[in-house]
Amino acid sequence: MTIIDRYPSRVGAVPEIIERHDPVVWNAEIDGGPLSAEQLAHYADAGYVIIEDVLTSDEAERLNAYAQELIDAAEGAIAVNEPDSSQRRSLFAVHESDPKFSPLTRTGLLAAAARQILGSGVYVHQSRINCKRAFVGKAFPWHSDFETWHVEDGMPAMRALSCSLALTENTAINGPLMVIPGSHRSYASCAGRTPERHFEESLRRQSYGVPEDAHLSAMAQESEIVAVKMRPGSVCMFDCNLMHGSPNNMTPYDRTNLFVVFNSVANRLVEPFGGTEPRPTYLASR
Ligand code: 6CS
Ligand code: FE
Repeated sequence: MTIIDRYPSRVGAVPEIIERHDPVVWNAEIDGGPLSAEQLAHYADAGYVIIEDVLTSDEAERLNAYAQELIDAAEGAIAVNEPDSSQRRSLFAVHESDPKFSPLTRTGLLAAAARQILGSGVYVHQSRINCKRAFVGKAFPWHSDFETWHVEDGMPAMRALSCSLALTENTAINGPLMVIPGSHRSYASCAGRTPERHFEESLRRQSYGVPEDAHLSAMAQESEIVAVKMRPGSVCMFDCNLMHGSPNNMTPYDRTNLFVVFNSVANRLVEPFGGTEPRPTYLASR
């Protein structure tokens, strides 16, 4: 069976903006979810919503101390370093067995809100702690997560979302998540072809799947870029195709976030659309 690629990218064609073919909120009728009608409307319109105080500041700070221990002790491919450095950048797959992070990702408010938005059951596609440490934490260039998950993991439709839970304060200056509101409604098809095992490089410094400056300018012209500020314990939920990135952390203030990606059970991964081998399951659960 051949599956039609509705979101071609990195297939050697000229980069272009394609229209989104999928809904953003998949079942606005769903009752009994944790998000209010206003929150759902903001998510649909802007492509993200901030949920305050999912954990208390104390809980988040304790979890952060624990996360730092995990990160320092971690070994193997799930632990990723900053570009050209031996400083830690990310720790993947914390949802699988960790006694503190696993329950957070499987049950409770985050999964319920994800089910509400995606209109179906969900599972964790990817989880990671990004510890953007004071002075040394480096940027993530502009990208759509969906572009990577489609090309490198074979995610068919835009029916997934990310939760970024602040474990430390996220301010305007300590390397916060920056988003282009409304950008989730169009898809920036990118240039190039993905090399095999690209993830070994991209998780430290992404260079394929990065949109053209002109496309970013056009998106940012329609609505101003927002730096997502959060207290420890608050969460930003954002659409899988929202254009986002984050700058270096050149401040003395650490910025650590837990990322959990939920995908719809109706949107299971197929063969990667970019023609490479599927990425390992610690990056893309199958
Ligand atoms: O590789 C991933 O799944 C995620 N990480 C990066 C650096 N870009 C795409 C996506 O957000
Ligand atoms: Fe991302």
